Amino acid sequence: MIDVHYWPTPNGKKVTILLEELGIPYRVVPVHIGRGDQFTDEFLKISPNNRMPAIVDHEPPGGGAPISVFESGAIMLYLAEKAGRFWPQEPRAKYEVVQWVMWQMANQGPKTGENGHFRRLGPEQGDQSYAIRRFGDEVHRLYGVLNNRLYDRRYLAGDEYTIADMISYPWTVNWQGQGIDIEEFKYFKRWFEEVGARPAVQRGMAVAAGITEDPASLSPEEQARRRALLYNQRARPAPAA
Ligand SMILES: N[C@@H](CCC(=O)N[C@@H](CS)C(=O)NCC(=O)O)C(=O)O
Repeated sequence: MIDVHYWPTPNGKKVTILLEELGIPYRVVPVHIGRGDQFTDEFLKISPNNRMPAIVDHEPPGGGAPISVFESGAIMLYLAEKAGRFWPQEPRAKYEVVQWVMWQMANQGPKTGENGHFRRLGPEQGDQSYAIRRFGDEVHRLYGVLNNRLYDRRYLAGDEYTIADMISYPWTVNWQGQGIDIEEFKYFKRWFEEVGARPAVQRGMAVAAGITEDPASLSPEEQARRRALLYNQRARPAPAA
């Protein structure tokens, strides 16, 4: 059995999409990031960066003690390698996939995340126009990278649907909220519609969708506490020697 430490965000959904595509059993362990579950000592043992997703595989390849993996890119590689699916191993094809997994982790995820963050801030947070332009332009550039890549290929790593597609898809779903006009990127749009129509992708995207709260249902004090918890994190002290 695989435990998926999860909250329904784009990074979490990458993993549930792959697990649904693989059809292997898994158990969702909610990490309520608004409440601060990501800071518990127990969670930090498997995810020292205090971020979800993370997995614990209780039946790792070769047996022995459970293996835990944090960082969604590492989780995708681990699960695809274990299952022997969605990651071709011929060296050229293998590194096509690795490059796009790294691209997603280093570019698309972080920049799209920052764009969303600055676009969501209210006027009480001050003038965000520089940040919105900086990250908005970068996200536009990244949709262009996808579009150009998909101009002459069906999938990101070539003819085959792989973890490179699964890891990139969830971050494209909110294109409207990111200030993107999908009609500008027709090769991307073709891929987006094809990937989004896959039943396993739809199931993976829907996992635990009902567990989030409507922020409007929280008191102003609780909303302020959660904002501080998520947006003002600083280093945790190392344990005493
Ligand atoms: N690079 C990490 C990013 C994970 C990440 O940012 N997770 C967010 C939710 S999407 C999180 O756990 N946030 C908790 C926090 O900010 O305290 C990955 O891809 O796994």
